[in-house]
Amino acid sequence: MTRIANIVTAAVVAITMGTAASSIAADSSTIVKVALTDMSASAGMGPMGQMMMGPNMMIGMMAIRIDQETIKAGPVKFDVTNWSRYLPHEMLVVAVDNPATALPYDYSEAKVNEDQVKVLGDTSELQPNKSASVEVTLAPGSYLLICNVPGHYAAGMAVPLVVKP
Ligand SMILES: [Cu+2]
Repeated sequence: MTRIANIVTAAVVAITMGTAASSIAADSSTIVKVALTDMSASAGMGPMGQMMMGPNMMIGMMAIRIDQETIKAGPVKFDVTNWSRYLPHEMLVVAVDNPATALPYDYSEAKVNEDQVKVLGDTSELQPNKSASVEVTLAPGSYLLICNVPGHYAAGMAVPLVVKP
């Protein structure tokens, strides 16, 4: 039973990602597809699972994946899906000076200190297999998309996004 469920999940992921890629090629509106994932989402299969194979499999347990890393300035719609089967995730859009610099971190809460960063948008927590959209207008610059559920940023849930003029 579990095995069949895994296969179905992987197929849905493949179909969704494929559709996202082709719809972006077809029109130029800025829609960014965001996948919030962890080990339970990939189960070692499908396009997300392949990225987690190998000796580091157990290290990169959580991730945020986006279908484009560079976009044009202006209105942006993030279509965010939590692919986890068990864990809530969320997505925050954070403006940064340098995406390589670690964000201010509150160790007692195991979270990025949201009062000390520029949060431009937020899905709030998404339960497993739920989706949400966030619309923001982004100026040229550097941004990070992060999940700030306790422990998740430290576990790898941050991805840079570049906005060009
Ligand atoms: Cu998360």
